[in-house]
Amino acid sequence: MNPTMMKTFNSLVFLIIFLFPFFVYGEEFSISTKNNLILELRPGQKVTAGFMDITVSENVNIIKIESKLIGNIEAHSMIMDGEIMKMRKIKPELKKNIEYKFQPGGDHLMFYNVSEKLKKGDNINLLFTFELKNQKRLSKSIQFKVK
Ligand SMILES: [Cu+2]
Repeated sequence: MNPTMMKTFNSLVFLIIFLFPFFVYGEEFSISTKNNLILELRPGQKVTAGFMDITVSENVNIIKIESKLIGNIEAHSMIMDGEIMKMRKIKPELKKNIEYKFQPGGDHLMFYNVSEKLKKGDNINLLFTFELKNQKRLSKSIQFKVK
């Protein structure tokens, strides 16, 4: 390589190394939510449910939900098997620009080992981890109200 080519080559390497991360994080992933709520703990209970309407700008799966005040958070589906209500752990598949509802009687959020510090009227942030179709993961904090 002659010096001019070398210079060009170095510039290219520089561009690729420094611009690539922006390209990766530049993915336009946005979330909008409403009706985010967690049901207040009943006396003596440690388990409760929560609901939310969520719309995302990419096809993603919710693979993890975390909070310091809650031991374990799962997404569940619910179906009636005759008289019996059955819940199953799911990794919700959210479709681009289509509202996904966590709602009573359907898919919902389930909270185990909930801290008694969590009182009616409190706001709490849950950290959601999403997996995009290209396997990339993104975490976003979403606020819920205890009702
Ligand atoms: Cu459940």
